[in-house]
Amino acid sequence: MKITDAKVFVGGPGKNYVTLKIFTDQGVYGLGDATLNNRETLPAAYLKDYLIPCLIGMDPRKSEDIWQFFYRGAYFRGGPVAMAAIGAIDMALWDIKGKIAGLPLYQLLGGKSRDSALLYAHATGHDLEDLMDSVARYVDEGYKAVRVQCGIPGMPTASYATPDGKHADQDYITDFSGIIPKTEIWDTDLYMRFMPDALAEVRARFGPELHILHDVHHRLLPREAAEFAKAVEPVGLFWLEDPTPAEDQSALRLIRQHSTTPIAIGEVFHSIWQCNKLISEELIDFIRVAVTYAGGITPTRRIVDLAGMHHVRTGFHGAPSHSPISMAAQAHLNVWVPNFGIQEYLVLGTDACGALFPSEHSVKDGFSIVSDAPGIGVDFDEKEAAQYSYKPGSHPVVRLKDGTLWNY
Ligand code: GCO
Ligand code: MG
Repeated sequence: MKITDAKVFVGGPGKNYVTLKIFTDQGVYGLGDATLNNRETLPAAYLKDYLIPCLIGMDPRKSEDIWQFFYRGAYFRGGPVAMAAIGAIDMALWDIKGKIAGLPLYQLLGGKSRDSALLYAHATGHDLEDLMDSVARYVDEGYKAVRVQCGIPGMPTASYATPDGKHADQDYITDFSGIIPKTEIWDTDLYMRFMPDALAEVRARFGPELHILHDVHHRLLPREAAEFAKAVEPVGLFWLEDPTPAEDQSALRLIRQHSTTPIAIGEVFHSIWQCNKLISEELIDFIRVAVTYAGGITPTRRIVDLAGMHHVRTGFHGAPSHSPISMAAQAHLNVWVPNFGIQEYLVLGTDACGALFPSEHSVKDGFSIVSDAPGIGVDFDEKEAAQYSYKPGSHPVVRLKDGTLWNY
């Protein structure tokens, strides 16, 4: 069996999805997602210029060797661009493997450990009342877990995930007016004074059973993060995400020494080596990698097995920038992985993507139900795709009140 061709498409409804389609000499094709939010043309170029020319003629069944070839075989290895590109190839090869075997991906991984996988939705509000409405909306839809983000009174611009006039199911991350980023202003003191009480009010309003999550989005220093994690202990968070940037990973010890609030990190990681210390020293409770940037199903499986040895559960990244292909690959992993925690959910099954990426995967009462179609179980309609093209967009940048550049 041989790979005969591979094509890359960039675009989608309100998104720049990077979709890879690998063709074989036996008529079976595989699909992968290489979307790297706001840097989408780069994995597309990495695929077209460097990987696809080598891929033609390879045996698609040798997914392990192909992964090693592209990862280990590059002298300058790794990085989010290369790993998203390799990740798309790996997904497509597992998709082909499943189609040849006539089995859904979860069966190739080891079969179902659970019938369906717990999801969390994104609730946001400009203020607390607005936030309560947003949470109530998801609770009414049957969600058992909700990530809670709120505008901070007195903060000069809307803070992370609380844009003007938008709600969580819209793409609040990317500004498609161009490449030059807008600026948000961050004030740690205001956040530290407001957010623990706001989270406590959400708990008081919705009772003990709702799983409440919160994303700090790398905004705190380690000492502040420790203080925050301690302050929110009475809320009983499901997790506190990215309390501080995970570049200086030893800093995470400070949070552990002061609090038992569960910590989730890893959405920007693109290698098992970035996960290794946090997992093996048991400094986190949830690993947040995405199957795209982590380099596909092959390395993600190794990361989750490492995590399983250290009581760390999964909570794969699922921001709206992931296409239904990688979300579906994660849905398969989620029903298999023994140390599953939760899945972030904003895309899978929504109408906007349905025509471009037809699939039978579904969501019911806040759980994802994986389809039994062979492979990843998502198709790609090339005719639909013809109407979309790349649109330049950017993340905001963050500055402190005095102008100092801060962590987005
Ligand atoms: C999350 C993330 C996202 C990121 C986005 C950046 O937890 O979902 O923090 O909201 O901001 O993926 O591209
Ligand atoms: Mg996050």
